[in-house]
Amino acid sequence: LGQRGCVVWFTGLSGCGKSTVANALDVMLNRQGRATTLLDGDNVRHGLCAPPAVLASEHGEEFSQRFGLGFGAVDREENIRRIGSVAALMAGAGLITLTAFVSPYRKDRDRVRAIVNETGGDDFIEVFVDTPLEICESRDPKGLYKKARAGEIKNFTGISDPYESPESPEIRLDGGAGRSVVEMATEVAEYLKQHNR
Ligand code: GGZ
Repeated sequence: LGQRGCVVWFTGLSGCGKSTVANALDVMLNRQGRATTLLDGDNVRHGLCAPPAVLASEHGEEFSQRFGLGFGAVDREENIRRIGSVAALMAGAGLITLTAFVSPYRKDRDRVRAIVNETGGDDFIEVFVDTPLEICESRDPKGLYKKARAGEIKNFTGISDPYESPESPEIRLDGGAGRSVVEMATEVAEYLKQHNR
């Protein structure tokens, strides 16, 4: 078998570039023949952590209220808990597991770190995609910042909800420095190589 699995946990504001860099890294690692998997909002927030409205028609009102997840602090905590435990299982199966979630709360990320690292070495690699809010907001690919500013979306990270920056991430990518996606993905790939991942 190849190298042991690990979790590469991208965190940062909406629009910071975490999903884009994670996707580029995924392709890069696959080209090197590495087995990877990628979890991000686009797949997880429709299935494992679907919102109440999606669950309601098939599972009923009580079920959707209990298990559907939105963006309040407790919902985000449960979102990250579910993703973290799935990521730990996938890493345990030998995959380089890339995740890209806002994951704004330090304690939630640190809990995942503890669970992932429980089984051995330093398997949790936190990648902080540190892009200034003004840049994220100017990109606004889905128009969410605009809606948040208008009060149409509540609890929006960076606008009306907190983001707690990692204090000592394994990797910090400066998303406001004009670096290309490939450059940033390469930096993470180099880190993995240097740490025998
Ligand atoms: C933050 C939100 C919100 C609120 C919807 N706050 O740019 P996107 O669209 O694709 O990424 C954001 C995504 C955040 O979901 P996560 O599962 O990563 O969040 S967390 O880790 O905090 O649980 C954004 C969109 O969903 N989105 N409402 N209120 N982002």
